[in-house]
Amino acid sequence: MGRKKKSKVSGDALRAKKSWRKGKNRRKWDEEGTTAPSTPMRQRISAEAESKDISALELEPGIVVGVQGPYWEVDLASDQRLNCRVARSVQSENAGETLVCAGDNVLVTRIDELDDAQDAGEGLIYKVLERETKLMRKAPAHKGGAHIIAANMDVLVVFVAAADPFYNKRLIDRYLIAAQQGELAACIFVNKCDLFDVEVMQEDLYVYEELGVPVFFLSSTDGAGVQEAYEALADKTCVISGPSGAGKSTFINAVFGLEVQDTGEISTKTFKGMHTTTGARLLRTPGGGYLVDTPGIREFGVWDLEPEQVQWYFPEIEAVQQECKFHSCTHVHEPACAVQAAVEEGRVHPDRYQSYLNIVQTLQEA
Ligand SMILES: Nc1nc2c(ncn2[C@@H]2O[C@H](COP(=O)(O)OP(=O)(O)OP(=O)(O)O)[C@@H](O)[C@H]2O)c(=O)[nH]1
Ligand SMILES: [Mg+2]
Ligand SMILES: [Zn+2]
Repeated sequence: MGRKKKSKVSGDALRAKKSWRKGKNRRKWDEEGTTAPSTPMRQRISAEAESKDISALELEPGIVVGVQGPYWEVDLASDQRLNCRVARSVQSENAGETLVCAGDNVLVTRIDELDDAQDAGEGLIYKVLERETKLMRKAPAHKGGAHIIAANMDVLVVFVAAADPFYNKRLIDRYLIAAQQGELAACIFVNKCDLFDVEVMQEDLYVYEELGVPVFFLSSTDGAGVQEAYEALADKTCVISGPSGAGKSTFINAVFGLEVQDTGEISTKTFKGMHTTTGARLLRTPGGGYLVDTPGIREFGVWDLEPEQVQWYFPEIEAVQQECKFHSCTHVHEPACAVQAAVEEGRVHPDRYQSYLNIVQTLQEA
């Protein structure tokens, strides 16, 4: 699927855009016997925000491409950029979720007109449209709730490293659950292949190929495999997520042939990254898609899942669980469990089963 989503906004948005073009809102003022306000646009907008009446505003559809200080950066369909704050009366079609995130389709109003001296004008976000897909994780313990890393993407690239930091299959499996929950296709990029034996890793990660999740081996610093991995993403919109220091930003720079994203050293004490990237950012690819660089994650907790639902997200477990003797089998300790038998016979990979057990246990303890 191409990056159609930029203009693929709800009918609501298109109507808003149309009425803006026709100057319908201005006519309305005239009909009501008032003239279009001569006060600065900023004052008019804040007055209307107070009245919570967004129907009278000139709304334009845009896509959130990143965050810069207090502003969300929004690209408009006209290819202009607005630095936006969120209006007090903002409406969201995503109840209970992060209000705004990278990749969101939003409706905005301009506050300042662009002038030649500025790269971007200023605006306000009035509406966040329904997310078609999302990469969502459990927010870190102190924050609570769900954290949406990016919205409206086609593909999740689970981005890990051959070393510094060494990949963790438990983490990969939690990402693959999130991809299914958020309706994203998934693939795995193993970076820093200059640091470890690729054949060993190919064997270690073969189970994902069998499950239909493509695995790419690359080195962003020496360029090996980078082009191939990038071409697999073609014109898609892809969110790249993984541990800090795995080389996500270095990969993006290698793809663009430019220093578009800052990169950071690995800690000499922990061999982990230093959390160099601090906000998700959409970068337009020549193929018409987007690559989304995101901050490295420390942990990736699954969100919105009951222990008995975990099996649904392990297709190879789901495929055999009907043969368990007990209908409510948790596949942990029950006798005559078809899943445990499949693990013993090699039909379910023991690493995947281990991930299943870990996740069920974590959810039971929560
Ligand atoms: N040996 C080797 N080092 C790499 C490779 N790719 C990246 N690095 C190094 O790994 C370090 C971290 O790279 P970043 O691109 O900043 O990692 P990141 O995943 O963006 O990290 P965060 O932004 O903190 O999430 C840098 O010192 C890179 O030079 C690679 O393929 N091989
Ligand atoms: Mg980074
Ligand atoms: Zn069972």
